[in-house]
Amino acid sequence: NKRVKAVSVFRPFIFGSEAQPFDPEKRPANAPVDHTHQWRVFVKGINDEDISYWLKKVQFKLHETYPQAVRTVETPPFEVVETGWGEFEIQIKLYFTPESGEKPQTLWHSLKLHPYGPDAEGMKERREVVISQNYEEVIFNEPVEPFYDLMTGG
Ligand code: SLL
Repeated sequence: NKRVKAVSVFRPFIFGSEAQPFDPEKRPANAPVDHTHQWRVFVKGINDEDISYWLKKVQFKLHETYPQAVRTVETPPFEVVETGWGEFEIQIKLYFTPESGEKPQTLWHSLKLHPYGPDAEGMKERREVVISQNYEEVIFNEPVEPFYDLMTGG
């Protein structure tokens, strides 16, 4: 496939996590006894825009303490919902739509369970959701023609 010269196509997205301590009155029944939080890690479009026309699948690699630590998500929402007790680095591998001919790209996200800063104690008591997310852009330099057409609606 021919490349479109001197052109870069970029797409913005959000990746990150949301976490919350269990409600002590009703812990999830199937959660191991040492787990304290529920959380999710995700990759999504800005304002929840559908990004599945360029993002084919996402592979999340959790801490090795998790059974089946590698989780592959092939359809939106690109997310993993879990419970746990500890914070760790999550490897996020983005696979692009096959027309792109692009190699996967890897990102890292630090799962945050615990609030920090002046309000941290109050947040814990109120069991507020701890959000840690980042804006990112993927850039495709000189994309192949079919992918360029897909991206630009041509
Ligand atoms: C820590 N370095 O010591 C980190 C490790 C591991 C987190 C955190 C439970 C996994 C499971 C879980 O939360 N692991 O029980 O399946 O803080």
